[in-house]
Amino acid sequence: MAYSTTFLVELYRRMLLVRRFEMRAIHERRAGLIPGFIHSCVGQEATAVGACAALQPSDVIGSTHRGHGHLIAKGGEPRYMMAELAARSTGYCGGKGGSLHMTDFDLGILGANGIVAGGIPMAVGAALAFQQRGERRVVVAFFGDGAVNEGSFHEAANLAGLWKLPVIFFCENNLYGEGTPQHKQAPVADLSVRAAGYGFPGVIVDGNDVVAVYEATLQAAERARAGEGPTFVEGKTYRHFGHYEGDPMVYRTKEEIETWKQRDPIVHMHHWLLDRGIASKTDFETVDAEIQAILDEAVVFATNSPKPALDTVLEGVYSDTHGGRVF
Ligand SMILES: Cc1ncc(C[n+]2csc(CCOP(=O)(O)OP(=O)(O)O)c2C)c(N)n1
Ligand SMILES: [Mg+2]
Repeated sequence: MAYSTTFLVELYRRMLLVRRFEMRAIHERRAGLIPGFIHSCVGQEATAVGACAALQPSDVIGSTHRGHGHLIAKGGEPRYMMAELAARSTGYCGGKGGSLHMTDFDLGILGANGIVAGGIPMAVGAALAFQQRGERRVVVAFFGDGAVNEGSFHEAANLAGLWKLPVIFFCENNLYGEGTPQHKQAPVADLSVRAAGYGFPGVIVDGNDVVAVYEATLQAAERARAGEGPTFVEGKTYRHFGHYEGDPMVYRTKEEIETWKQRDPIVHMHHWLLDRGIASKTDFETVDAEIQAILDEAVVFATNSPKPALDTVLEGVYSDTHGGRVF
């Protein structure tokens, strides 16, 4: 399929924004601005960006503990994300949620989630709401390879298959659940085969190829919108860094990490765009400078924002204080 230069450069730009956001967050955490954990998605940018590029603004996503890329890919603003990471009142959750709870209903982001597979039933619930209301909206539930072994995945997949709900089960298979390699947690190498038991198709895609991810997700979204039900998309990918920032990473070899770094989705696309004359060195410099400015501004915004006031501590704990928001 032929794509416009604007579209391809935007895919690249989004992936780079995710990468630089993560690198900056890691830096700011070490510098003391950010308390708490960060699970970076460096290396996995193509799954988040490719999948969300196939969605409409009114579609929604459910995310995970490794969710910064999903948020940025769906339009999340780095300044509110950085403020949330820095526990400031201007952040996505008023500074009280941090990395694992960032949410923006206006952008169709149902939220990051600290519970492995916890976002999947919520995403399926949203898909049920769309079906019941007769809306042609689609949900992408992102989750990792580890989540596919949780009961909540299987229960949600069963109902979604039975009721032909407009949901895409997007598995970012990075080969590890914390320090456990996939072959020690599941008896099958291709997790997408599990879709067959729930009556919908499972497809495998190179999760480091953003265009391939886009195409697979678009096909799944069209199927969902047509009322034909879910698809399981398995993107094979890899995280470059540890499970969380500070992970000593004794469970992977340097050689394995190096092999995957050779398949870096951003470097790959950079060369691809350059070799075909789609983007020039100057175009890349412009993108670089623009992203640098966005992140510098985000850090200044977070640094200058106040911490949440003590008397707001109970706000958002119960749903009625949210005003019963409907996405
Ligand atoms: C229900 C539940 N069990 C265990 C954990 C601890 N935990 C956090 S992340 C993680 C690994 C998840 O692996 P995967 O789903 O492959 O996602 P990845 O970290 O590789 O992106 C585990 C076991 C948790 N947060 N929730
Ligand atoms: Mg994993």
